[in-house]
This record gives sequence, structure tokens and C-alpha cells, in this order.
Amino acid sequence: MKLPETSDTIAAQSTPPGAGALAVIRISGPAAFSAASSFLSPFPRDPGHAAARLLSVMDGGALVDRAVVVFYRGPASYTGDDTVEISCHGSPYIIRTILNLAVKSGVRPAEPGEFTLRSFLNGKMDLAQAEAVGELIASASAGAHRAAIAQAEGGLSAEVRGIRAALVGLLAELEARLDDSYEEIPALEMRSFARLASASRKKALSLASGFEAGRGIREGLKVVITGAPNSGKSSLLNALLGYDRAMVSRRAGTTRDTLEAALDIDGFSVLFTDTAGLNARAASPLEREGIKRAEKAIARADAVVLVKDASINETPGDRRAEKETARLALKGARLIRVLNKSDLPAKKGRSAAGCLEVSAKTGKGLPGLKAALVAEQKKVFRDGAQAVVTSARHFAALSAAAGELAGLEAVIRKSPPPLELAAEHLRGALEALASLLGETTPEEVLSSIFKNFCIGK
Ligand SMILES: Nc1nc2c(ncn2[C@@H]2O[C@H](COP(=O)(O)OP(=O)(O)O)[C@@H](O)[C@H]2O)c(=O)[nH]1
Ligand SMILES: [Mg+2]
Repeated sequence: MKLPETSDTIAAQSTPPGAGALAVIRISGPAAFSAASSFLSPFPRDPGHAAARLLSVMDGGALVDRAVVVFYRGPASYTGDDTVEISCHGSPYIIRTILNLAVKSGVRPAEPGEFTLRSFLNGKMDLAQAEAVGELIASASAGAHRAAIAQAEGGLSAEVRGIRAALVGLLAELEARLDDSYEEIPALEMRSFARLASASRKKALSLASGFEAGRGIREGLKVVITGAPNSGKSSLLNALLGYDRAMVSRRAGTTRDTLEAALDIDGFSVLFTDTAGLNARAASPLEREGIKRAEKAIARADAVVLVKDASINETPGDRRAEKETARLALKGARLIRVLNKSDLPAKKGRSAAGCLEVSAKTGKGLPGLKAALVAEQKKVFRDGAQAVVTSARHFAALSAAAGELAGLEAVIRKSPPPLELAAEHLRGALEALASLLGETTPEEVLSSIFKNFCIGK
């Protein structure tokens, strides 16, 4: 896959498609101002920089709209090139007309993420920052937003550059000694060299180890609601969400498919999955499929809420659900047991030990359940105070760097240490870090990153 041509001038609607009060159209590239001058009137003799003007959008002699237009002169623009941003009325017809006028004056429609790609190629931001722009747009919770904004502001990049600076220093030490003409240089101080190499490896590993946390912050805590049929799983989901997402019925087996819904709790997103009861007597293939899906969801979950009905005696179904959940949640999902319908008279002999008592009907106990989920969230995803790695690509690059540094530490323990081999490991580690920052990233990788962006960003 090739990257799009960078000498073209490009245009796109940067606001979401569809009608709205306003829409923003961006035009960027070397011919942005001259293209805009063909349909904006009266076109200013000196457009200036970052100045807004109310101009008429003209299609020949016909007025299309009056729009607020901001001109940015490269390199001080988002992309680094001359850029024109047109805020027009958000009618799909007006937007289409303005884009057509731009295309008629020699501009081409932008590809997804192409404005940010140019910003990266023009050196306005490194690759990790550019990727963070996509995550910032997608961030749906305070936690995801915090990770994305820190990365967009260069938090992760600064950490990576710090490691790199240390490694460049080490490589210089080695190279000086590999060069015959510098014979008078004293022998390498192996102890401090090894200490620095090890500190850099630990730093890279520590950043990489934040990946699970980063993934979770971005994707949210995965919570599966399971239990015997009719225990009130769907009702509990609805009560947590505060609206009726799932169908509730007195008949067992209402929920067949798994059903997902997200909720923001304390700034973190929690992704709930309501399931068919695990132990439903699977009469039909449809029910059996529902149970299979429930099992899959549990195997992937961070936490499982196991619901029991307080108003009836423990059923064989409860016991089977308990056993199945324990088996499926083996991978470390935390099990949270709740005794639902606690608004009804409790059945004698129904023990609440180890359970949170809740009522989907009255809302009793729900704050406690939410608090338990927040606690779980904090445990699974340690707080994003430090730079958080949210992308698999960054995780791979940091792990590769740490691997090279482990190799380096192994070879410098030899006596005498093979300096050429040590330098190879250092170069490998530097290469991995450079790819994270986008300095040596192949075109195919770049285009696959930017094609996931929205058009207009
Ligand atoms: N009294 C009472 N009834 C409930 C409560 N939660 C659910 N129910 C009722 O229990 C029945 C089964 O609920 P549902 O959510 O469909 O259970 P599911 O099969 O586990 O999804 C419905 O008639 C609900 O109205 C509760 O907390 N209190
Ligand atoms: Mg249900």
C-alpha cells in the first residue's frame, strides 16, 4: 500500500456526515488559498494567519452560503501546509456544493486521516502522537481520554526519547572503542555500562507492561452478567444502565443472544454483556447457541456478575451456573456474586454470605455493585498516571527493544565482551524505538495506521 501524494491539495468535511447546525470543511495543501479564492468572496488580498472572516461562498454568480473562514499559513497550521477551514451551515447540499467547488478548482478529496498524516510527514508530530489523535477522537470515557490526551501531548514519546538518549550514549561508548584509531580510550567501565543498559530495559518493559492497562482503559472493563434463568440478569443490566436495554420476562429463556451495553462509571467505561442463563435446559438449537455465546463471553471477561434469586431456594441451576462460571472464569476474571430480588421476602436457607444483596426492581445495592466494579477496574487496569501504552504496535516495539537489551546484557557479561555484538543489540533496540516514533516506519504500516482514521481528520 502506497501513501497518498503529499504535494496535492486535499479537502474533506471534518464534521460528521449528515445535517447539522454547522459543518467544517478543511482544505489543505500548497494550493489551498488559491483554490479557496475561486469560490470565496470577497477574497482577502492578505488572508493572514488564524484570522476568521465572514465570506460568501459563490457558485458562479449564485450565493451558496455565508461562512466563517479561517486561513492558516503553513507551517503554523495543523498539517504544516496552508490550510483553509470553512464553517458553513451543515446542510448536506451546501457541504457537497462546497466540496465540488473545491474539486473543480483542482483540489482532490482527502483520504481517511490524511490531514494528520501530513502533520506527521511534515514533522509537526511524531507517529505516537498522530496515533493518539485517532484515539482522542474515539475516546469515550475519562480514562481513555486521559491516556489519549497524554499521548497526543507527547507523554509516551518523551519517555521513549529518554530511553533512546541513554542508548545512544551507550552506543557511542561502544563505537569509540570499535574504531581502531581511538586506541588511547580507556577500557569500558563495564559495571556502569551494564547498569545503564539494565535500567533502560526495565524502563521499556515497564512501559510495555502498561499495555494491558492501556487496552482496558480504552476498551473498558468487560463484565458479563450470568446466572440461572429468571434470576433477573436482564433486569439487573437495565437497572444498572438506567434504561431498558434488555427484554425482561417472567418466562425463562427470554434472553437468547448475548447483548452488550456500555456504561460510564466513575470515568471508566464498563462494557456489560447480558447472557442467556448458562444452565438453561437447552431445548432448541437457538438456546444452545445462546449458551455457547455466553460461555465465550465469560472466557473473555474481566469480571463476571453471577446472579441468584433471593426469593427462591437455591436450584440445581444455580449450582451449575456457579460451577460453569468458576470453570470458565479460570483465566482470572473476578467473580462477583449477587443475590437479586432482595426486595422480596428472602427464602429461608438462602444464604447471602459472600454475595452483594441487590434488587433490580428497587435499585437497592446497585451503588455497592458499581463500587465493586470500580474497585475491579482499578485492580485490573492500574491508574494511568504514567504514560500508558494503548496500542499493540507500541507494545510490540517496546517489547522488541527490551528483548534486544536483554541480549545486550547477556553478551556484555562475557569476558572479554564482544563489543561488535553488543553494538548490534543496541542498534536493534534503537531501531525498535525509532519505529514507535515513526522515524523508520515502513509505508505499509503508516498507511494501515492512517486508514483507520476518519475522513477529514
Ligand atoms: N421483585 C423483583 N423481581 C425481579 C427483580 N429482578 C427481576 N425480577 C423479575 O424476574 C423475572 C425475570 O427477570 P429477567 O431479568 O428477565 O431474568 P433473566 O432471565 O435472568 O434475564 C421478571 O419477571 C422480572 O420482573 C427484582 O429485583 N425484584
Ligand atoms: Mg434475560
